[in-house]
Amino acid sequence: MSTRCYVALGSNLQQPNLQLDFAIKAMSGLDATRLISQSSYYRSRPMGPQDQPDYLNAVAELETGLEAEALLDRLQAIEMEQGRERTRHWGPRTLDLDILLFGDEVIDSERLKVPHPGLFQRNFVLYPLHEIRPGLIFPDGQSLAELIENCPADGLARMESE
Ligand code: A4P
Ligand code: MG
Repeated sequence: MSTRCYVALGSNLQQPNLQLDFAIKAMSGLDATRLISQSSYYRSRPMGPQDQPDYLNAVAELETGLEAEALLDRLQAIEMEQGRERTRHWGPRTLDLDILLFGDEVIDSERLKVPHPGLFQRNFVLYPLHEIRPGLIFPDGQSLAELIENCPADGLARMESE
């Protein structure tokens, strides 16, 4: 059985566009997993501490035969490969990969919360998701289109080419 899932990508260190290119390629190559689509890359102002560079954000849509926790393991391995160090909360990072949605599963374990709790208020997640899947309905019945209407695109710029 395979599951449609969405992963948020973020980077603000060490050539973010190359970090995202690398992550897309690495996710496409995961076992039992296929890349269905990817959004453009978006430049965004940092959420949290302001004394850090702007971010580049994107969303990828995957089809995977992995379980959610196994996918998280693989994504964390990709982050580590890119030299990700966990320093301060909301601080700068070479690569952050968050599972936004995993089918319509609702997961609330120590390691994994799905839908990702930040998803609903972050424009740098909602806009790229809307670009690839405008008709998306969340597990709780909320529609992405409605969330977008109430979420200003302040500080967000879609890049022409990735
Ligand atoms: N975890 C729980 N649920 C999930 C999930 N759905 N997907 C756990 C992935 N991981 C999940 O993450 C900490 C732990 O979250 C993991 O060990 C995993 O078990 P982390 O990436 O190591 O640490 P963090 O940076 O403190 O947290 P997090 O949640 O990744 O940070 P955020 O909230 O994503 O914020 N500004 C802009 N413009 N764009 C950004 O992308 N990102 C951040 C990071 C701050 N400001 C930003 C951006
Ligand atoms: Mg993360």
